[in-house]
Amino acid sequence: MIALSKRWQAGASISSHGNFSVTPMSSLWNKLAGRNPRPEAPPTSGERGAQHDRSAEQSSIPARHDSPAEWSEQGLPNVASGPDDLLTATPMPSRRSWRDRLSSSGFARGLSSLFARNPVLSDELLDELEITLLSADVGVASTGELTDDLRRRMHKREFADAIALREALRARLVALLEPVAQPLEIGARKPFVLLVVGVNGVGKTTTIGKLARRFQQDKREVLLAAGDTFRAAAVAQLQEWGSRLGVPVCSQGQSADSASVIFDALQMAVAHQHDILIADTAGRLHTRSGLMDELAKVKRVLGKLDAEAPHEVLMVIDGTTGQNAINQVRQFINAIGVTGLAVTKLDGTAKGGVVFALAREFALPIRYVGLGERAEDLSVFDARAFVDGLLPFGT
Ligand SMILES: Nc1nc2c(ncn2[C@@H]2O[C@H](COP(=O)(O)OP(=O)(O)OP(=O)(O)O)[C@@H](O)[C@H]2O)c(=O)[nH]1
Ligand SMILES: [Mg+2]
Repeated sequence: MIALSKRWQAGASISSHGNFSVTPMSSLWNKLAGRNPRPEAPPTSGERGAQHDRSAEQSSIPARHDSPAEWSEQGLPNVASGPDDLLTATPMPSRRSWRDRLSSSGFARGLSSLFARNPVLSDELLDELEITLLSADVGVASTGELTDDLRRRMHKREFADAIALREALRARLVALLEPVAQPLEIGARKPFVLLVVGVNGVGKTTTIGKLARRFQQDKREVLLAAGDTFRAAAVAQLQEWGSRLGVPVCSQGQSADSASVIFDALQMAVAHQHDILIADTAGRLHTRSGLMDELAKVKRVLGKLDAEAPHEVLMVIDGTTGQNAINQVRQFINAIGVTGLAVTKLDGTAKGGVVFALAREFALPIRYVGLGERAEDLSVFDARAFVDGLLPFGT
């Protein structure tokens, strides 16, 4: 650590590829954590190659993928052809509206077709609306509340036609999301510690790259911590993001103790006056309790340096996961406490409705949505833009 600090002060700490490794702060760290070497074994061959298999993602703790060997053969996993491309390719996605990105969602397609087929107010329209919302992952409770209210108002003749009902639906959907559309406030706290959690393959590391870019643009000094030490490729993936963005990455390689990596990174962030530390974490260990114990330990250990750290536990949810996302959030809340959500992959085949289910069930702030794989494809969550994307005017 001391050697690193000196190198840093000499201006050599951020190498040409923006990454460096940190020797564990053994004495202080061991004293605080009282740990043994990490017992986790590297992934078995059976665990490799899943590459975010959809069926695996549907389970709450899916199978992991890849190994360093596969990584070197195939190039970086999970970041398309590498963050460089993601940063420099045609910036078309940033200009596309939320509507463009969300129009292929099950929610948008379902509602568009529903109102096209049922231009007249009727109980059948409400029945079909109920089915559409349920199949778009809005969830039983939210769907029931929405349709019961609309049905009651329809019977009171509050709506002149189906378009008026659709606009009432829009208003209800916005009202459901507005309370949770709370942007992340970094404020003056320095370093602000942002711990990114979530199950395997949901988009944690990609979201970290996007966040680092966003904070950089706000002229903040960012440090990344490679706390997913479960596999070497995870560290390499974060280092690659750091390299392309010119953001330093604190890492100790595969099988290092995750809490130790993040602890050291916080010390470094304090020493070098970084504004924000963003820590990656594993999405899966050999057992679910192993993962949760590790996260709890990370939090405990950070608290030794800063009683309020982490200042944000950002849980990343894959928007295509459906109702299983509810179980995932519940587990992470119980294990570590979650202070904000980022919902990714809403640009693809996600049904979109899970955002409403999450809002109703947990009322946790939804900070960001991922609307693509590129570095710029992260938007601060905007309730009205999201609903307008799912329920375009005039459909
Ligand atoms: N379409 C789309 N793809 C995304 C989005 N966010 C992430 N991805 C893709 O999802 C895949 C998994 O992303 P990662 O960032 O590696 O996910 P992770 O949670 O870090 O995965 P593990 O480290 O294995 O737990 C990659 O192929 C990403 O490019 C998004 O908003 N939209
Ligand atoms: Mg990752």
